[in-house]
Amino acid sequence: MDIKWKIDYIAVLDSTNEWINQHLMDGNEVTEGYGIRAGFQNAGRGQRGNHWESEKDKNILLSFVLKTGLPVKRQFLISQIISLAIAEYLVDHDLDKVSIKWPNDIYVGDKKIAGILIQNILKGSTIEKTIVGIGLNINQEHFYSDAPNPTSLTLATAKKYNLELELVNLLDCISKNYTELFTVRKAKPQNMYRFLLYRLNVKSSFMDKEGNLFEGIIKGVDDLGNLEIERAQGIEHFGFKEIKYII
Ligand code: BT5
Repeated sequence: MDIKWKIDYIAVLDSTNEWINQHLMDGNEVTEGYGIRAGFQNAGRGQRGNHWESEKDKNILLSFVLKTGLPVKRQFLISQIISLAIAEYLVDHDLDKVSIKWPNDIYVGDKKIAGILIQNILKGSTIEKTIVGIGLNINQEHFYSDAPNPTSLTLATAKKYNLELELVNLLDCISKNYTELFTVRKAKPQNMYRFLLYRLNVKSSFMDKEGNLFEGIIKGVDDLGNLEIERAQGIEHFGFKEIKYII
């Protein structure tokens, strides 16, 4: 399934995800692969009202539309595919220690280089459209927000990058990984995602939603996208808002 990309550039806007959301709400029809790249966002968004920092014209700030037609209960597959594509893009740039911090942050060592914001538009029990937002730090060298552990491609490699070229490279990785969703080898992305999980098989500290601290070992992710953590009492499954890492 090749994606026919049509990515427009807008120098300044509030948020690329919001821009596309509004474009759709205004009744515009878009094809799969339609997207917006911004030079600067006045109100770049993370999950649950978090802010996304990005210096003007330094990084990839991108949102685009996918039309997977997947059942809602398989929605985590989209996060998986996009996470894998970004990880592959970074490995292609000779970075080692690339991992995916569940559910969808991309890390280099213990630092965050990219975040993903996914918004699904549903029709019954099917995902009709998905707005995929990606913030990928490329040329930024200094971070000024309260982001605890940001890094960028340039900080990791001491090189500067052409953003247009990097966008093409990233979109290639996304197309390639996206095809996996529609092939018979459906287990591959799931296995790759598990293999790349940050702190897989390493004893780590977590906080549950009641604020209790505990230790456990990440073992993988189930079909619904819950994190599997081994504790003394066995494997427990945690949903997106049910757990925090203590790094
Ligand atoms: C994410 O949220 O990581 C998803 C970020 C998605 C941003 C893209 S940019 C294009 C598109 N349009 C948008 O408006 N958004 C998407 P979350 O897991 O909630 O992480 C947000 C947290 O990461 C913040 O609260 C900071 O602690 C940290 N952070 C902010 N900016 C960062 C940066 N540039 N690099 C690393 N960490 C950052």
